Amino acid sequence: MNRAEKVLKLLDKNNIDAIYLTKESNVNYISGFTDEAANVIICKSGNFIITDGRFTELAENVCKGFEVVNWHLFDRNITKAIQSICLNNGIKKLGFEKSNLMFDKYQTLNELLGEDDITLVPTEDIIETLRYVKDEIEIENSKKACAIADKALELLLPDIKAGVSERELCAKLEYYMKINGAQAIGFETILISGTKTSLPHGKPDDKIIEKGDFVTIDFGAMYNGYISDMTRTFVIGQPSEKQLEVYNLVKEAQLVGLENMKAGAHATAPDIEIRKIIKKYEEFYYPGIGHGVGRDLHEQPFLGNYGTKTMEAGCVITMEPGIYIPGWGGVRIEDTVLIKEDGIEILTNFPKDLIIIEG
Ligand SMILES: [Mn+2]
Repeated sequence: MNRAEKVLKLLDKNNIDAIYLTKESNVNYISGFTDEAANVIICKSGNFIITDGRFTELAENVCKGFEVVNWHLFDRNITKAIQSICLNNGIKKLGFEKSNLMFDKYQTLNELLGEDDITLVPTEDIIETLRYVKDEIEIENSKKACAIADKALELLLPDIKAGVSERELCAKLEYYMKINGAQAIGFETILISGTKTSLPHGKPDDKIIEKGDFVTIDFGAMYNGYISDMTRTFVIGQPSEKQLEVYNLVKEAQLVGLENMKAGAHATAPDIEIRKIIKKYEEFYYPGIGHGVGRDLHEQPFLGNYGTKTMEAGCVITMEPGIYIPGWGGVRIEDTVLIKEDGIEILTNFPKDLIIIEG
């Protein structure tokens, strides 16, 4: 069964005739489209990719089993293109992604379709449910994205030193990813140093890296639409006792987190064990310790004390505990991990022992 056929089964379950997809990662997952600015409609009588003249040739080439609809040919009004597809295919109940349709678009669509007694039905996570477990091709893409990131960080090592700015180092890392095959960076790189490392998602700026700093690098590559996610923390010059203590605790916590990732384990399981390890610093621990990663940087399952899902073979998930002490600094160590039937495979392989960079 191909992906669009799987969607048809879910339409029945949701009591809708068709689904209108607007979320880029879902559109591309279902259709094979590789750019931005396309929407999809799936129904029993056909699959439609709705785009404009900039992308129609691409869509014809890559969206197998999809009819390409150029909405510019409908008075440059995408709503009219959608209306036409509904009328031609007997669609009376059209599902849409309720977390991904702007209010004004919804209003316009609702008004026009209403004239033909077509109802818009809000849906949630239909495609995301299919994306939860990755197939072999998706996993290969994730592995490649992880390998590119490993290589880029290795190349960056000689550049990490006192005297360079966070921005300069960040630019080099992103360059290394691209010359090693990344189609893009996976997300905005977090490359921060010194006391700023207490910000779990701090941004690089013109701060100069200095002796005594922690340097936290959280980054990823994108390959064929799939993102890798890895974090490593370095220290410039000999670490203080407390730096060593916090680093080693996080390293141990990350190991324990990995040990508690497996098919059948609940998303809350690693957090429970990690808290036992970092007890002394629990008030500085951030409970979001992992997330699925694929076409989107943050997907289900979310690992932490608020997790609701169960890990399954074929899930690609991060493990990234950290300790963040305001005004002092922080440490995070993160890997991207594939859940398998019989264990896990860590896809990011850069070493995790504290790397001390002679300042
Ligand atoms: Mn992450």
